[in-house]
Amino acid sequence: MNTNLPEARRALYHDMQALHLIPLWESLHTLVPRQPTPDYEAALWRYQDILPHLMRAGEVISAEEAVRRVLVLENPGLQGSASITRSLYAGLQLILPGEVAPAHRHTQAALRFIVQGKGAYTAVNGERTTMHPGDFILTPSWTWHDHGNPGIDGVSEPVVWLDGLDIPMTRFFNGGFAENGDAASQPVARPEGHSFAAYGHNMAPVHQCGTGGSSPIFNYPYERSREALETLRRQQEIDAWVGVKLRYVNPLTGGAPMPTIGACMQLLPAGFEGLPHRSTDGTVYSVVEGRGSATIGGRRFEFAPRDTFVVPSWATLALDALDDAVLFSFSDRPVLQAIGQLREEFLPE
Ligand code: GTQ
Repeated sequence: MNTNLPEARRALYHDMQALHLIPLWESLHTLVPRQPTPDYEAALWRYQDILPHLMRAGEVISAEEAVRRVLVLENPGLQGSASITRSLYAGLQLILPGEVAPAHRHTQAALRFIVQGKGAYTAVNGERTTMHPGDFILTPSWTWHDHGNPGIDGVSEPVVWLDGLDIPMTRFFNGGFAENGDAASQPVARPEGHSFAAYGHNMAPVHQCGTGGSSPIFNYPYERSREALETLRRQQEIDAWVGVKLRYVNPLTGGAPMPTIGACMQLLPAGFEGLPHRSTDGTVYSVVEGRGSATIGGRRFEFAPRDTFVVPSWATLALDALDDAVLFSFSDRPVLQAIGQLREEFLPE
């Protein structure tokens, strides 16, 4: 062995550089950490801080010109990435009365979680669905989709929703394709409510044999999820970590609604003081009802309705509720499950 080791190592590293070779032993412990070490942070976006900027965006650009008028919630630890976690994107989209966000499709899968207002719709593969606050809407990979706000029942108001997409994951795999539609709004092929009637009642068309990758239900109405949580909170013990929590399912498989994104809705009764838990799926939360706090890796964030917060992979989360609180959440859980990397821990204190 060489007697002047540090010098000999430096010389070796230097001489290898031109061949694009690097020594593993200098970075092994960071490449293969003992536990997840996310390079992004816990963060909370207060809706009351965002809304004025979103409305200003409504003055400086039309939905049609912007294609999608969205303020991206970029993780403070991932500047320049337009990502909220390493694998997921989130943004708040505004559509004003009379506007149309033109039809397109892309391999990136999207969800919409309706935050405020009524009178807008999303059309997915020829079927429109009217958006109501708290509704969970899917636009699976490669489905045509456009949004519009014609108003409803004489109501004409701005509509805002949270977009969740697997944009960073798609970028990682270099699997992204996109196309624009021929017309701003895609032709209506089926009446509203068709998919929900066919798949939304624990039944499916008798000749439906395939399961597909994504749920055939593309609007999970808040009315139904809220009612389920309310019934369960009266009938069952409240889980000490998550309150009453349900996951959205693809009714044909029992699995996640889309291959890359899973979603849940939970109710925390007023006065709830949740125990800490953690999991390897970095998760985005949208507050539907109630005020409370999320303590994430020891940092406390107070939340109010319509706020969004993000919990990094393997950071502990403890939830407290002042009022009855309802939280929607989404993450890359189905992917971690598929590759055997989902871990969860429910801690005693
Ligand atoms: O509505 O299709 O926030 O394509 C980002 C990309 C929304 C959408 C986003 C998109 C969309």
